[in-house]
Amino acid sequence: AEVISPGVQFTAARTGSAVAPPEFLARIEDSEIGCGIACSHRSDCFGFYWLLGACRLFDLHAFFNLDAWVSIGTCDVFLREKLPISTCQESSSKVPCSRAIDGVANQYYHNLSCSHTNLNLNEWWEASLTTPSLVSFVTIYNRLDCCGHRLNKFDILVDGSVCNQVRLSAPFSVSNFSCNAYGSKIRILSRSNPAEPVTICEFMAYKIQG
Ligand SMILES: [Ca+2]
Repeated sequence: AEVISPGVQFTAARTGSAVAPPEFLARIEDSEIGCGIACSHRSDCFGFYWLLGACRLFDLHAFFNLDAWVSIGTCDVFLREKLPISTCQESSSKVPCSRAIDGVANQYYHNLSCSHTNLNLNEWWEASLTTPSLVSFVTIYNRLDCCGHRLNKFDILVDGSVCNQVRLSAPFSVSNFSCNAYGSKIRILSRSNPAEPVTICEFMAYKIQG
């Protein structure tokens, strides 16, 4: 059960559901497709449902407590489709690269859920997808306890080709970065000079169907 809309891929988690998760945002959209696009533009949107012209976006917590789902009318509940990541690598390891894909988005390094390379020019972190795919954009959770500026300058590469050159003037906390390249290896390559380590607290990749 999959619904493809222009620019977005979502999976129908519940079809014809009598209950739906509480939303964090409701907005007017004239179609399910428009609702999906609205969700895809927000890193905090985990899924959506659309009913009688109202598009309702919900976050990850919607699935932590199914008892909190509300009766709103029969609707289809869609979830954003994440690309499965099988393994990771990094240019050097102060701590394991896998902390960036452990499913925990905690952004405090000392909580042991952020990756960390050593300190050299051009350090990198890389995810391997289980199967090659169009990588439309990636979501990065940056370190928050300090040092967010270390990810101000980096390139995103898919199978060795640069798909985005990120050059920020201020650190981000959580952000989506577009890519639009096909492949299976997604690399975050530091372009900081002087050198900075690469630390990623959580990494996700998403496919968008054309
Ligand atoms: Ca993590």
